[in-house]
Amino acid sequence: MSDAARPLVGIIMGSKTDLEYMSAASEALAELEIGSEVRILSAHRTPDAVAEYASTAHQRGLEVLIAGAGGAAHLPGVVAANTLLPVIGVPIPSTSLNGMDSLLSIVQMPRGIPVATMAIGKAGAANAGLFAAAIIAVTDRELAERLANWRKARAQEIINAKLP
Ligand code: RP5
Repeated sequence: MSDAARPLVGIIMGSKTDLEYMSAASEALAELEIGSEVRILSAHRTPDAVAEYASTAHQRGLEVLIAGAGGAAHLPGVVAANTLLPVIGVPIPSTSLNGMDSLLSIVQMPRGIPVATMAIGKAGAANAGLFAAAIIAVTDRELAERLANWRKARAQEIINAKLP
């Protein structure tokens, strides 16, 4: 497996229905040539599998975990409780509360087990990928350069934007 293909980031989500939002995380990582793996794991439907995945993630070579969940969104917190790896939470707007429930569930972690919480939905998922990249880039100079170039390209898009 080449370095780019070796997964460094684990992306998990509570349901297949979350993929509509969470695919933005894998897309951001792929753009920066960071390998990732995607799993459906639920804190309430498959609690043992979540604990197993999170507690073995570091030894399997993962460096950052991204967890997306909706409703009473306890997945990111449960993942964080089972690993020392940095965990990034993405609130999914999957209920009638439009993600406010997920946001508050994820961001209000009690002291001691942190989860870095992103914005609700696709923007949050994309930022989760970029934030994972920023964490890995601290010790990976080539990735830091790719990330800097990615930001320059986004700035150039704004400068080049033409109004109709
Ligand atoms: C959460 O419940 C999932 O993260 C999802 O956002 C929400 C609804 O899941 P489904 O009933 O669509 O599978 O566990």
